Amino acid sequence: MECACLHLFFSYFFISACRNPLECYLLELQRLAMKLLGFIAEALKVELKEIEEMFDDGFQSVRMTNYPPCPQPELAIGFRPHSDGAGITILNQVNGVDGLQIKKDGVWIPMKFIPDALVVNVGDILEILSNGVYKSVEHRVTTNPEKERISVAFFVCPKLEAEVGPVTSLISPQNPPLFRRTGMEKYCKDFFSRKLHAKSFLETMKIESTEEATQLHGSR
Ligand SMILES: O=C(O)CCC(=O)C(=O)O
Repeated sequence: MECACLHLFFSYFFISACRNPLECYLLELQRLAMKLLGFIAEALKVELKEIEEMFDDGFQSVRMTNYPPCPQPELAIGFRPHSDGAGITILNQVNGVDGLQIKKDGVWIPMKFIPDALVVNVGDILEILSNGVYKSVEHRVTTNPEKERISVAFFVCPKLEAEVGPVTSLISPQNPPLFRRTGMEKYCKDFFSRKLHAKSFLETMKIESTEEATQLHGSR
């Protein structure tokens, strides 16, 4: 009896939390994102709370893209080259049609679709907070002459009240900050006021000189 009550109790919460499949899917992605960020904190040897504080109750967005078949794929691009402004992006290539390419050492490399797998892209904020240890990935999408392509990208970002900048414990006189600090709200405004183009926004966040780095490091 007790067990049935508990079951009903949890079912109620499960059902109300999963009012529709999209909401349920996004909740699961959010959980996955926090797990991935935990592994990233471990790899960076920084305290989990330094990352969690930024991303807990974070700002998230979803972009669903439909790429119709294109009779002349050599003349059109599906999605122009860019890096994501997010911390990480979890990408679902919903109908399994290839097209995603990443740039490595100046060369575009096609990403083979792997069934039942999600793609995780490193975004600009992860490059900033890791002080350049993780590099955000420049990517683009090509068009397909016969098949339509559908993707759902889930962008995981810090909360709007957070500061975006290299994690403090990673910075030292031997490892000066490579990027400026800014509020997440301003970061978003600046990011969205520019045209998506390669990694051009991240360039604007870079510290230009050792003097500037020393000044910023000294002022903390
Ligand atoms: O459609 C894709 O595979 C990638 C989409 C993308 O890069 C984006 O939404 O920023």
